[in-house]
Amino acid sequence: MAESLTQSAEGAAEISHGRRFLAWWLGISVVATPLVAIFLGPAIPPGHGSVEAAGQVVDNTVLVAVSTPVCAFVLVLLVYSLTVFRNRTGALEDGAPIRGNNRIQVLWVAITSATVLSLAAFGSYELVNDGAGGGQGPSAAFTPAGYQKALDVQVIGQQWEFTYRYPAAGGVETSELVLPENTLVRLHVTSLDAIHSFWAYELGVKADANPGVDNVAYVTTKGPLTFHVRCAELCGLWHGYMEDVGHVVSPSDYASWLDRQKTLDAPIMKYLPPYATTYLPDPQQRAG
Ligand SMILES: [Cu+2]
Repeated sequence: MAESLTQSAEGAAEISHGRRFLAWWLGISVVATPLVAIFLGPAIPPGHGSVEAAGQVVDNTVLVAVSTPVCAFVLVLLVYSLTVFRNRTGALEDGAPIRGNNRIQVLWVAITSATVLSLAAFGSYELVNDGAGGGQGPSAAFTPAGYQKALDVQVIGQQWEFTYRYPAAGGVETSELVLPENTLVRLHVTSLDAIHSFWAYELGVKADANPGVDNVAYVTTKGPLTFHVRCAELCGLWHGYMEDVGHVVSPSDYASWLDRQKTLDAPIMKYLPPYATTYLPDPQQRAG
């Protein structure tokens, strides 16, 4: 009789712990999740420099918002356990072993599976919908709408700088990436020596630059922007210095910049190999 009374008292205490924990967790999640979605998510890089970059900010916001209750669960459980279940006697003893709880196990598996599967579905949808390529070689599985009319620009990684070729402007090669605003651009990323990685941070583009490979990535520019380009693959001694600055400019500024580049390049054009989607120049005529 006395034993059954003790057991029911323990059961009631467990339920009360469960309810108190749930109340804390729900309360913190309800307050923190909107705050994270409104203030933290939109502040996560790469910002809104291009349509694709803005899409990444949306994805990051969804991810941090969904992970906020998960994070709150772990932290509330930790703090609750440390404060409520702390061993105050100082005796070297452990709590009663837990032998399983069907309801919690089923809930645990169901909720975590639903969360992970919905995020996988969301990520896949975004990947297909965005169609930015970048890592799938010359013909990406998914392409953005209107990709046929995209402006082609080649990105050539080399130790230790990037140069750029504009096939629509006679294959002129420049040391600076300049793009017109509000334009869908198809970047053909390649390398003429080691493996590099082209990373235009504010544009939200990152694509491997491999010798002999035409790695296509799409980016849709927005308004005028100065963006940073870095190599993101250890490519030799001066990899750390392989960076430069690019610009998104108005169509008229773009046209006049391209004209200036053509004039500057005119004396050396005869030494450049004809434009091709990969760039493996003869060693005697090595460009760049
Ligand atoms: Cu590098």
